[in-house]
Amino acid sequence: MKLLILNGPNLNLLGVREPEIYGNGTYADLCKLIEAHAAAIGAEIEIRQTNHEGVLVDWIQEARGKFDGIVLNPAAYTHTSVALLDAVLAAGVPTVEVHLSDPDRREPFRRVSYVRPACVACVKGRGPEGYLEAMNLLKLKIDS
Ligand code: CA2
Repeated sequence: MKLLILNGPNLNLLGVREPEIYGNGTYADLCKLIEAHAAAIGAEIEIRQTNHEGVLVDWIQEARGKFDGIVLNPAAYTHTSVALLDAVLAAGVPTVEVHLSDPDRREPFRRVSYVRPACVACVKGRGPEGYLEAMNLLKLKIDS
C-alpha cells in the first residue's frame, strides 16, 4: 500500500507560532510520527508540503496510478480551492481530508470545505494523531 501525505500552506511553520491551536510539535515531529506509523502498518509513504495551490494540484494528479490513497491537509486552501476539489475528483484516488484543529469550531470562514465532497472521510480536531487515523481509514478501505 502506497500513501501520499500532502500538506498545504504554512504547515511547515508548525511549532513556531500558534501553539494554542496547533500544538508545540514541529513539522519535522509530525513527519516522524507519520513515518513511524507507516512502518507499523506496513505502508510505503511519501510526505510533501508546499505553500502553492498549483503544486498541490500537480501532486494530486500525479497520485493517479502511483499511490493507493492520499492523506490531504489542504490547510487554508480547504476553504477556497475549487481547483483542489476538481483535482481530487479527477485523480480518483481515495483521499482523506485531515486537519489538526477542528475548522468547524473556529471562524465562520473555516466552516466551508471545498474538498470534503470529494473525500472518503474527514478527520479533524485530533492533532497529529488525526493523520494516523486517516492512514488507518485508508488501509481499511484499500485492504477491503
Ligand atoms: O487545522 C488544520 O490542520 C488547518 O488545515 C490548518 C490551516 C488552517 O488554515 C485550516 O483552517 C485548518 C493553517 C495551517 C497553518 O499552520 C500554522 C502553523 C503554525 C503557525 C502558523 C500557521
